[in-house]
Amino acid sequence: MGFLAGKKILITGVASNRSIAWGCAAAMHRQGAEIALTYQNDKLKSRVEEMAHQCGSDLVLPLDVAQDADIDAAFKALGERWDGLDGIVHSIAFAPREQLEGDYIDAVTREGFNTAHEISSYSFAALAKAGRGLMAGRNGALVTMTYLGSVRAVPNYNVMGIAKASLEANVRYLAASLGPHGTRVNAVSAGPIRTLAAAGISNFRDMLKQVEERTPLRRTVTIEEVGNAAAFLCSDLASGITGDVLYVDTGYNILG
Ligand code: 0WD
Repeated sequence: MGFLAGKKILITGVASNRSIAWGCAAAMHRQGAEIALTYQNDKLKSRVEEMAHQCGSDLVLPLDVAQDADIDAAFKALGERWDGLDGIVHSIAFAPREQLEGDYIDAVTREGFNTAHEISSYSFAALAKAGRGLMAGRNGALVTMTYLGSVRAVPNYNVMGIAKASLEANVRYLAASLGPHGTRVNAVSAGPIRTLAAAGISNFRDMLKQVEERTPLRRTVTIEEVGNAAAFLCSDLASGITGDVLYVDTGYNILG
């Protein structure tokens, strides 16, 4: 029996079979969880339905986190199918492409800053708020995806690094809010992985190459490895861990 047997987990941010969210869904399914997936727009609907099917699920919901009505509708629909919720995986980020190249001070704009923060950080609090009723008293867990650019000035990552710093602070504040209700909140800080979102970052290939040359394990991390860590954090094996950021990056963050 898997270590997530009997758990019901909502996973957001599946856009392709390279998505980190897909690594999470597959890992959690392997560990016995029941899975629900969300898709951002109609273009992704049939692909995400097919991927849910691979996890033995037909629970697939539309969710654009920029829309409050979508968030409310998704949790209402979830509550009609499930008697409660044990986990939420937030694997969503966005900044306009022109924000993610060149010098930060030249690239940043009010609009780019606000969009990056709304979609990449606020949305985590919004999901936590909408889901707290279904999650209360079940020893559940929320997990989000962050990156080292939150604590270091990584070239081209720019405003997304600031949004990730906000997201990590969000993890701590949400952990403090939800802990008394039995819900834990953590982040996985993943090393760079070639996904659709990563393709928007200028010179991403150089980032991968640098990791392969320097990181202790001399290779990049996989979505399976990130998924396994997220599965652990959502499970009762991690019952003493909340408000934390777990690096799953083949050790790159320890380098000077
Ligand atoms: O190297 C990487 N790939 C890393 C990613 C390293 C460390 C962290 N991360 C983070 C990302 O910042 C993000 O928070 O992991 C999370 C997942 O990213 P991913 O798996 O790399 O990227 P992708 O497969 O593109 O999934 C992110 C998805 C979006 O995809 P696109 O590429 O279409 O923007 O987030 C979703 C969307 O499906 N998304 C939204 N979902 C709902 N509402 C929204 C939205 N408004 N905006 C984006």
